[in-house]
Amino acid sequence: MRKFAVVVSCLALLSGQALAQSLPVEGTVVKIDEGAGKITLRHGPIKKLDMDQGMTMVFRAQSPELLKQVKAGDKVRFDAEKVNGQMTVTGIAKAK
Ligand SMILES: [Cu+2]
Repeated sequence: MRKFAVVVSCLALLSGQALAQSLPVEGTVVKIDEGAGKITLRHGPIKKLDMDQGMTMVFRAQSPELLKQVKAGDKVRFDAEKVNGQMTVTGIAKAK
């Protein structure tokens, strides 16, 4: 039983790292507004969104769950897309 628990927690750790690595943009959470479904991130360049330089900006969260995974001050990795004309965070994880 104990061995099983160790294996499960290793798997959880590995999949968490794999997720973080699949998220292309580095950033820091500045502010989270759960009521509005928005997150302010200071981020590095995002070529696909024509942001050649880092900046601090507000993104819409694709789902409310995304905002529960991180908090202000966290270093994170995330991905973003333009959805209906709005910059939208599609995935986010705390960086290790
Ligand atoms: Cu930006």
